[in-house]
Amino acid sequence: MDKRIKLQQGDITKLNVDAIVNAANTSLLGGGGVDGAIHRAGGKQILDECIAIRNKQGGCPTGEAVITTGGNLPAKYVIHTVGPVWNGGKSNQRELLANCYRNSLNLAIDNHIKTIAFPNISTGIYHFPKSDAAEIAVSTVNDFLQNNETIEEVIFICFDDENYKLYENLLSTKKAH
Ligand code: AR6
Repeated sequence: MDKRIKLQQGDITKLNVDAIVNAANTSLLGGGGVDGAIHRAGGKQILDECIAIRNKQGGCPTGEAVITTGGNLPAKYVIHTVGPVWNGGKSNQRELLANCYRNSLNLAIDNHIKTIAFPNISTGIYHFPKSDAAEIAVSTVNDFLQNNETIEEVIFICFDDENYKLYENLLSTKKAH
């Protein structure tokens, strides 16, 4: 396991990192869950930039990512990615979830971001099974970091106990290298 991967429990809107990732929807207009929390804490500037992106490219497809300012958040940027809605694993949902992590990290690199925090994308309102989602998140990020030297820290921030325990297991059982 790459040593740059860290685990925390809590509220992503409080983190003082270069970028936090938002589990958004294709409209980019906000919603419930972590998306609602980020827009509430970050303020109008984030929504204004989301609307500008939406006007330009018509929202954000599932698995893709876009970037805005962090507004009033401690984080400098918010990377908005759209996780898949779980419907039994059909239509490439696992690959789409992996794409969220990869595309967010690529956007981070393009924007010279060195520290980034991910929520547990798709595991709330979108009902992706938490255990599967955690494995995909950890293995995708770990694989990505093997070919990257510019990212300094990737935090998985878990809100609920179940996710926290799943990540704790995955991160402690894999060997460090
Ligand atoms: N900090 C960190 N994680 C959080 C926070 C927080 N403040 N609040 C919730 N979580 P969800 P999704 C966790 O439902 O499943 C929105 O309406 C939560 O415990 O936020 O990808 C969007 O607009 C869960 O583990 O996102 C979309 O329509 C994780 O964040 C839809 O929900 C993701 O849960 C996206 O659904």
